[in-house]
Amino acid sequence: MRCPGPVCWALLLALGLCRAHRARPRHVLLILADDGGFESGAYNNSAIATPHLDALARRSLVFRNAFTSVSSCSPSRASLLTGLPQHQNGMYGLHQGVHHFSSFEGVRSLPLLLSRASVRTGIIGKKHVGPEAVFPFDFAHTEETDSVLQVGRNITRIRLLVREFLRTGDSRPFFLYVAFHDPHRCGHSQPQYGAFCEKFGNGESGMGRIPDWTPQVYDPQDVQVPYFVPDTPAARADLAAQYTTIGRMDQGIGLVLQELRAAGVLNDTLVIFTSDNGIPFPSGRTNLYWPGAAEPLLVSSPEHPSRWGQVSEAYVSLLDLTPTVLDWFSIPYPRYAIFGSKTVRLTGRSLLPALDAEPAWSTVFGSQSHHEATMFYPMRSVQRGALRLVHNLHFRMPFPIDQDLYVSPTFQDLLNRTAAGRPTRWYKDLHGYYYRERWELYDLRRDPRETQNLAADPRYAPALELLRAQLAKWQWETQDPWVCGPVLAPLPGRAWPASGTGTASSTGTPGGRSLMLASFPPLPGGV
Ligand SMILES: [Ca+2]
Repeated sequence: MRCPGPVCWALLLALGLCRAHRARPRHVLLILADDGGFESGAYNNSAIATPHLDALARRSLVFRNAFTSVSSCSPSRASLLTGLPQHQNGMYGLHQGVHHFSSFEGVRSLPLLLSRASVRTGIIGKKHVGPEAVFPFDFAHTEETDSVLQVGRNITRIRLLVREFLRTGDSRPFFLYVAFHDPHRCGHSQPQYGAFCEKFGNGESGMGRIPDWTPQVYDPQDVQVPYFVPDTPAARADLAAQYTTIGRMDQGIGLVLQELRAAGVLNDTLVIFTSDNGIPFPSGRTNLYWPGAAEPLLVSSPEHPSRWGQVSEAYVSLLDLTPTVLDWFSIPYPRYAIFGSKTVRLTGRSLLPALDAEPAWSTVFGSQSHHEATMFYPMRSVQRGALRLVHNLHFRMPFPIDQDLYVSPTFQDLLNRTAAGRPTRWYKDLHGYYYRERWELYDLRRDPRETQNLAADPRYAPALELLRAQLAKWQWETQDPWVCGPVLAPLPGRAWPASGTGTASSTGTPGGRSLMLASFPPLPGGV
């Protein structure tokens, strides 16, 4: 081949560099916290020391409006690993025990698709999803093979497992999923280690010792109490224990990243850090309010340094992570069906474009049905910018409280204070927490704590109508069985509550079909 001039040589050189670049496999490291929130320097909490998360944030795009679609462990993990909401992938509630929920056998999960595309997959830590045929990993050290404390909280063990995964000499690209069990509560299951297992491995008598961990102990007076947590001595002590556990995870993250660096692959790896659901406090986990659904999300790409350290305001979902990882590996999503003949379509999107320029993404959806087998409280939600709409489908039932929150010092103190008529120092009362309106609409610009339900406010009637239509459209697109769920009639001699009264209305579906929502309440303002 003749090359007539310097331009040609430059093109050939560029082509060669591109080929050389492609010859290096790209990898993904997904790090998941268990019930983690915004307790980090990366999210401006100055009361806790998280140097490793903060360092990662300086090499990441930091998302400020990231949300899980479901605020419960297994449903969130299954949604994250499939790109499908819980009502579509089948993981309606927690996976463990005899009542275990599982995803549908026909679901094509991220690890399955990656494996079929010759990407090596590994999981270290808490899996909590199944069946195995839907969520297969080539390398797996989880609660199914080991003690969850050892693979999810012992950061020395985690470091060594990461090293083992990287040392196989396999030249294929990899997807490594490190799912910490920190900072989950454990006062209900292993109370000897403290409310958050903050003593596990701290070197004290009977606690064992994790060699790589230098425990950080916090004074309850020094913690930052989130607005949705009662500011009481009991809750402050709970938060101080949570901080110590987050510190263990933070040091573990530093070790994991160091293993990738030492193996020479960190600069070829997309690193994602997030959490599966809100922190285990009232209004947090198992709720679709902001404290239950908002998640930290750091996305660090060695190929996109221009936005490192920047904050994105884009509204994104953990449902976006499956399309993001597929995009990173240039793997198309397959054409297949779970129910009948309707093709499954991901409603999330790849986050990679956001690493180049700030996108105008404004809408995310939520869907929750169960937590524990006994905790059935179906909710659907949509957040569009600062407006959040929650549909409590079975709003006449009391909201169920999960076991480990119920026995926690914070909630026990809240119950006791309420029973004794003492000040709760909480922003809600328990009656309102247990008994909710059917529709809850909040404007977080004016009411960031979601305390004023605007569903009956005529000024918000057009917004309510729009959000309801968007939510119904998404439910139909994702084949939500609850879209036609049973609806209660008004009790004899009793009117519907203000936001739960109704006449017929209709909304369009993607296929142009009109849905008669005869059970929907009349919209405020006479719509
Ligand atoms: Ca969790």
